[in-house]
Amino acid sequence: MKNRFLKIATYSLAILGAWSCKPSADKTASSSFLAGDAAEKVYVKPGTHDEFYNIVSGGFNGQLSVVGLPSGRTLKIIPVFSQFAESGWGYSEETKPMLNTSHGFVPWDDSHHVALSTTKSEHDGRWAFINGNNTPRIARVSLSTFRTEEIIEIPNSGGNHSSPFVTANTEYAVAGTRFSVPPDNKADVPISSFKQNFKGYISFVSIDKTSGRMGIKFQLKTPGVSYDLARAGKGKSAGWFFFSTYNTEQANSLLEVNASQKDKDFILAVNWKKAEEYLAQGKGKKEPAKYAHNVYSEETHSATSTIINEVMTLDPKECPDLLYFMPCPKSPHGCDVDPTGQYIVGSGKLAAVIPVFSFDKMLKAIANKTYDGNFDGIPVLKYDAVLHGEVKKPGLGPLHTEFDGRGNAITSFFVSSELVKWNIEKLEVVDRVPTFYSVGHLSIPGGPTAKPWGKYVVAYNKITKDRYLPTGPELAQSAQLYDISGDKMKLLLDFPTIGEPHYAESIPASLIEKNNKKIFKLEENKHPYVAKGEKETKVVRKGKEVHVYMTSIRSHFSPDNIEGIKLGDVVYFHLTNLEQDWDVPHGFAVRGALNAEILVMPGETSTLKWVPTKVGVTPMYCTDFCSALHQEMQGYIRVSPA
Ligand code: CUK
Ligand code: CUA
Repeated sequence: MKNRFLKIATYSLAILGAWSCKPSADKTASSSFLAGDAAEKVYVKPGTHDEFYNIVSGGFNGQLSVVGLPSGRTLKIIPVFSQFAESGWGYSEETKPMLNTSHGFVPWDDSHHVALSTTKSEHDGRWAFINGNNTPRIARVSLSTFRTEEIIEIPNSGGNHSSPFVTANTEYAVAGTRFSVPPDNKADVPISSFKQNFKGYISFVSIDKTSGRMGIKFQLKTPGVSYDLARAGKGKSAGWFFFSTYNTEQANSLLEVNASQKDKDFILAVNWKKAEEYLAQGKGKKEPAKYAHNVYSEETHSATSTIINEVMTLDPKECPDLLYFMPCPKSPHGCDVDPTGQYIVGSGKLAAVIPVFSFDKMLKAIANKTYDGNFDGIPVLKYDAVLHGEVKKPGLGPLHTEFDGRGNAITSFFVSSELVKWNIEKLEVVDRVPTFYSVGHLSIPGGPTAKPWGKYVVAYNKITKDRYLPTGPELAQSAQLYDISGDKMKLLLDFPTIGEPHYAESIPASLIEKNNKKIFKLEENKHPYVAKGEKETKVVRKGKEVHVYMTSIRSHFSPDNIEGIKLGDVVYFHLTNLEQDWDVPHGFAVRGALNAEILVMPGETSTLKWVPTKVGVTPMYCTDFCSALHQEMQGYIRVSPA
């Protein structure tokens, strides 16, 4: 998306004057939008904690980062879709299955959208969901361990950008496909047969209330267009789901002439409660599809990957009243629902207005069949009949909207590089503040939920230019924190981010802190190769495989001298960390090992696989500074000729 917009941004510079994204350093210094007491407002005294957790997508680094607000301090990187050498994620034998897909081992992805679990559309602090855009996947991360616990692949999807968005009580994480594609089981068709053969497949991934366990309950076969962002309804609209769409021209090449011809694209309204009724009536059809489902068990400290071969589908052509299109000006991107569930905000990137739709009016238009024809057999509701109103001249290039809980919406504008606050009822702009530069998503704590905390907004900017010390051709991306508690939005802080943050959600620390898991209990460890004390350590040979049951405790490994290994053997070091204190991991590295290192938490077992390539004595050591004698935490492995 970035590149396409840069073109527009550059082209618009001349006409944008004061709001251009052209870097100009003295703007900040002389500005009235920088809070006079900014330093005080973001200062989190040493030894005290931030007020909010900010869970941020990593974009093309495939991970999540955890940032404290208001300080902007990075607290952790949670590895999700990409291998992470720091903790051995995707390198250890236990975590490798998490990155399995129907294509095999795919240790990278592009993660854009965070969705925190909700109960009655309010944050409950249990899980974070995040999408893999490239090889379609959804991950579930525990907010008590801050670890990825589950990854499910999405079949019949060409790109999982439109994902994951959770329903009011986290019944589902929902995923649309950015690229419509022919179904997986009939995929070899001419690209030019887009209109006949390509479908939109919207996936409803169910979430178990207690365990969080995911499963694809059903897929809706929707018209072949591009599904972009989405939100679940809330309150009265909780049984509905809303997607922005583009390429309703159904072009198979998205050069602008093809895909942006139309004056209006659509917002798709999905009645998912009705879809459940059709399913219960047996209207679903199982179709062949191949996808991976990977689950990490806290008991065995290991992941398993299962390949599933079919999926339940529902065809709206055979199930009337499931889908309705609402016309939305020019290439909508963001599609956001206000805290009451009454208003649906579309953001046409190339539009001069922000259209706001009314849920009540939508229901009325459906009841009265106020249609403007149909698209691919799906009724198109009349624009005027469903419109609450338009915000006129709000800015250039509206992208995403969040809510402050006081009747206002804040929308990000990529092209005019600003945040604009507007009143939802009156549709009037009440404030605007520049971003540096070219903001994408924005995040208000609780901003997409029924209960926004409305104190801050963070802008995630695509262009950094002059904001930090230069670091060569590549600069970190930038976030900016604004105080939105008063009438005027005030800039408080710039801070660099990790990867390219797209979306983020922020949640009060109090909702997460209390559930934080500190250690894994050694006695509960059910890993098949655990050693619960030094007496249980041993070296076991099974043909060419050698299994070393090892332990670590400050400050030695047991065993620390290992012999009897021969060239041609495959060695598995199963290291159990015997510590039972918070924050005392031990690391383990072997010279020449291809699988990075492992970092083992107290009470946990983790396995490093090593295939020796040379005869001789090889050192091994602990990689994490664990005590005054950390440097002494080392040993030797002897490899003899075959
Ligand atoms: S997208 Cu990046 S700025 Cu992937 Cu949600 Cu809008
Ligand atoms: Cu164990 Cu350093």
